[in-house]
Amino acid sequence: MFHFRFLSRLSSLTAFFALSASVLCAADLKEPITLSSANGVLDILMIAKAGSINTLPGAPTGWVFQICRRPADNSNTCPPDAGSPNYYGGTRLQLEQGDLLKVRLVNQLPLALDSEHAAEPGHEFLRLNPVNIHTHGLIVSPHGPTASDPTYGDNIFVLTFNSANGKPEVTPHLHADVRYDYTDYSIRIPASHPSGLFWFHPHAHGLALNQISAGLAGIITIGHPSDYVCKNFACAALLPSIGLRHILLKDAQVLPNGQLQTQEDPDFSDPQRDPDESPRLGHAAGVDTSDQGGPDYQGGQWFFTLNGQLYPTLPVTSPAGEIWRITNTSGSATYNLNLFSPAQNRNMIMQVVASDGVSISPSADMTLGQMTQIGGSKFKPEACPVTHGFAAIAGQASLCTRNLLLMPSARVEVWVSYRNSQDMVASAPQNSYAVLRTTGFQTGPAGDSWPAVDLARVNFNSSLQLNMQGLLGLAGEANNVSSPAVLANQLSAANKAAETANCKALPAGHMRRIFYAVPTTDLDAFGLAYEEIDEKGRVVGPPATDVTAFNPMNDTICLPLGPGNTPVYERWQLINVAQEDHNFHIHQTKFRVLTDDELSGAILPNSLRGRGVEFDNLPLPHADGVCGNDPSGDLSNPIADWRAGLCKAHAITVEIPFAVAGKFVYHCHILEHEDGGMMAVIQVVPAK
Ligand SMILES: [Cu+2]
Repeated sequence: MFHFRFLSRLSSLTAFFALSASVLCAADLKEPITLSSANGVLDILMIAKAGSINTLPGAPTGWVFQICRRPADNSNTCPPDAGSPNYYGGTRLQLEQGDLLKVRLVNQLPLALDSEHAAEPGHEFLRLNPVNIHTHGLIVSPHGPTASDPTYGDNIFVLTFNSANGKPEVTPHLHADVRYDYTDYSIRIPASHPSGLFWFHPHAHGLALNQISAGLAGIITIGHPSDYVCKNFACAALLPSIGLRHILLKDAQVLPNGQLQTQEDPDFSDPQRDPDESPRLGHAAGVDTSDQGGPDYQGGQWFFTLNGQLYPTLPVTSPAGEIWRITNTSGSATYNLNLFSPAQNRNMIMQVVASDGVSISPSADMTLGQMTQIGGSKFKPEACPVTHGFAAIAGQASLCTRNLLLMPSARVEVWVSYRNSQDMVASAPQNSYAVLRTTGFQTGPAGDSWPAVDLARVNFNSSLQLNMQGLLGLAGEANNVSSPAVLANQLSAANKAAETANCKALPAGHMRRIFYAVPTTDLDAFGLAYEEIDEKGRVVGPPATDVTAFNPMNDTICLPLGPGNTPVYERWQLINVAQEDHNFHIHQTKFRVLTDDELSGAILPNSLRGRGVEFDNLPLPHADGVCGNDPSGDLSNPIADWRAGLCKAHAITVEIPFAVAGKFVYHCHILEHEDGGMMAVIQVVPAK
């Protein structure tokens, strides 16, 4: 590819824009198709079907959600398209607090021909390509249908088959409500739900990687950035001058024959660009992997797009910079994002505004060390540089970073503005630009190498200088998410109606411990294990012996809500004993990472609750040393090895508030691992 060097030699922006229309790689980034609620309701038809990805060379066929408002005649067909809408780029559903999201999901997908798990005994039904939806990050009810209401909530235990593909054989692995052609969902957003960025995608176990890699993903936004930006600070006057972008990161592997590969292979391209290779502007070349027993991908391309667009241009023209709302909608790929300034030869600093759909609220008395711990490895915090002459915002620290680690499903909102070589917000010199890139990421000795690719060109063209401190004041919502009593109250009807079961609350001071590893008996699978520990770290009840792959019939964890269906806080210790990183995700709630100071009692327990950040997915770094099955062929039990001290795991303890009753799951959001079994069922039941 020659575009990058050619364009960078151009001296005038006018010339650049005149050319850009004819150059595929240099089109301006477009916002996703957006559908907004009206009068408290968004009622849509969501058709999962094959569709051409017309933004990529050769227009390969992917699977897309065609979304339209529900037709008045109640049919399952959207009106004919005007033009050629970019469904692959992903649709944004804009909702307000208190809204009802009504979805009729229609399955018109073709057969899933390259699904790896469809070849396993009992899983043949996966070839029929059944689909469902999950609203990732929303704190909503996962209800099932009742006699008076036939709709589903954010419930993954239902699969909709396309009857044109045939009927499934019923096996124990098909533990979901089986429906044909369409399913109705109704999802009520609580009135006090945080404002921010969420997303939706299918959650059919065994097919999640295929369906999401093929393009089935979109985003949900609730409320508006003005709900949390500049609320408590003099920058309110700047709000109208701040630009807003929604960016869906999607990747697609196109084989040498022009077909999309939905069973993604992390070895498709080399991790880093070869010195002889042309610059990787939105794509990396396929390589021959036959020396490792894999296919020959030479002549194929791995595309990394923004809203389906290949290496677009992001013109930053708003006088007060832009807020970028970024979602990693990939099946398994991790992005390690930087905003690289060639003129300054370094990564520009950005202010972190929100993470995983919740605006952040770091308190001024939180130390940088504590901020580093609560952020997991998602970002390496730095204090934001404040323009000389301005004081810090009273009571509030700010969080800036030069690096964003986005494992699959992660969202982040950052404020991007031109910065001079002292990191200060400044008027951009003519022709200033930066490159949004992922530098590549290796998920451990037994993990994957996600490639380094330049994703977009960012042209800074803000000529207006506004008198600002150099940071945005934030009214963080992390506080109300970590005290979800109001949310629980708004969900009271759904919570009361949830299934009941006889289960006991976790005793005070106890923790649940979850192990992540490869099962001793099946090196191709992935699994989780569970045990309870007391305040001294001693195992209570049956100890975990080996990790097991997902069993939908088994509620691994069951807990009741508190008296009057009030929220319950639990501490979970997450222990990754594998030699590769995983990404913990739990449905229907958020969580926060506990600092060493809270765990050791050096500060009052929960004194940091309501401050900092709240997540719905979290990188779990791999263990150092070898526990369990060594890739060199030494078979052993990962948990026994860990107890014997054969490896050092980096345990992370999180506090999870449970305010929503129902049956849902926690799992690794690397979908190769989720499909491989790294998932378990949790049931939260109403109080007795
Ligand atoms: Cu994983």
